Amino acid sequence: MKKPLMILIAIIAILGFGSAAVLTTNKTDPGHHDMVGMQGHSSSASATEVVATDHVVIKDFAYAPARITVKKGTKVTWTNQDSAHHDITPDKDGADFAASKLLAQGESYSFTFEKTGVYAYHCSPHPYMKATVEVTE
Ligand SMILES: [Cu+2]
Repeated sequence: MKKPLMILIAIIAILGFGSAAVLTTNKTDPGHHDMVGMQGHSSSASATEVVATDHVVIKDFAYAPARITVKKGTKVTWTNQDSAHHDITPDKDGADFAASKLLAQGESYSFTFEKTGVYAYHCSPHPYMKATVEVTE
């Protein structure tokens, strides 16, 4: 008899606190609150998703998937499906990850990753096109 009553009181307390918090948030700055919520949603949907694949498609001025993970020694291939020319330019160029030439529509570029690490790259004509390759043991 005592325990269920305690739980009921706890639930009422949580519900009461929750609705009070929502009311406060809405009163203070509903616009800002909505924006924060949207940003959080979009980043968890696609931007942070790491896909295990060795093939990246370049389409609509974006690398897809933007974040991939492969095992050490894997050959990763990029294929440009856009009519615009794109390339794969490592943020830090070097032997661990070499840049491609500009790829025309239908052209591919492959690179074999021999060292573990997170390799960030972008497209040199369109620096806002960004992606990463994660190489694991
Ligand atoms: Cu590009």
